[in-house]
Amino acid sequence: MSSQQNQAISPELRTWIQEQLALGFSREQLLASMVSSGWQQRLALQALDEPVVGADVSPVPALDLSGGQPTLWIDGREVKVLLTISQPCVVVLGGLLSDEECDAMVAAASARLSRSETVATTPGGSEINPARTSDGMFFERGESDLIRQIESRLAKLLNWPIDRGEGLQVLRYRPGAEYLPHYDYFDPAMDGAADILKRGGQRVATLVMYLNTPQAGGATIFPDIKLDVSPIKGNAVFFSYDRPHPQTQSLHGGAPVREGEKWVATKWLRAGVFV
Ligand code: PD2
Ligand code: ZN
Repeated sequence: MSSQQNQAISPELRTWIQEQLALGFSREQLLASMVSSGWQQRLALQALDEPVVGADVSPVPALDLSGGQPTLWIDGREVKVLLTISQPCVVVLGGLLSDEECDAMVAAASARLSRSETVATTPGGSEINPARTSDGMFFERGESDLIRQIESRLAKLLNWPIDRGEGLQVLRYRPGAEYLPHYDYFDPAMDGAADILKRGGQRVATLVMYLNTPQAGGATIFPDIKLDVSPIKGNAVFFSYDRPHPQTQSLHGGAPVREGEKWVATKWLRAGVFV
């Protein structure tokens, strides 16, 4: 590459980056090469981190909304389609879980809660994250009749096999607790990403189910699209992201709970079989 006077990310540069990656050069090697040939580091990083249109896009779980029905019948249960957004893909559902199922999940999770952790920068580890002030636990996939029943319903709803999902996670937020905006996919550039991704590939979609209705606060927020989803017992919000990139507009968080507690169960769907 010749010295860069007029720095713009051109189609030729994109092609060059793809060719070099295909030849086995690492992102870091390409960054060093671009900087030494005159690229500003900021622009070089922007070019390297740009998603390739049409490439690295995963198939994602999706509800069958093709008929435009206001409700979906899953296992004899009528689930209401309350809101759909196609870009990014977000669906708000009513009555996905019965009150009894919500109460049973809270009861089963209660004794197993500990301060929530997120995946850490060490392979296979996790660490306390100040961005998340809730308590949580994971159910093993298929660990009880209740969990099997819910997982089977979700697989049919989302047209995604049970073995491509992580175990259900339950979170409890007390007043003031929140989950700052984040992406659920794993940043492929973070330390330890390769080990995490070996267990089932990327996360490609999330379903957050509300197990109670807090008195105030606790909406699930989507800052990029300015959407707030109210936490209502038995309801859920689904969203998918076909690449690990902010372009998916899947940034989301849990707003602070103002009054009462908030309980949710989250199902993360993976691109491959989660082991
Ligand atoms: O509890 C929520 O609303 C929430 C918000 C953001 C849950 C998650 N993320 C999650 O479990 O990933
Ligand atoms: Zn999340």
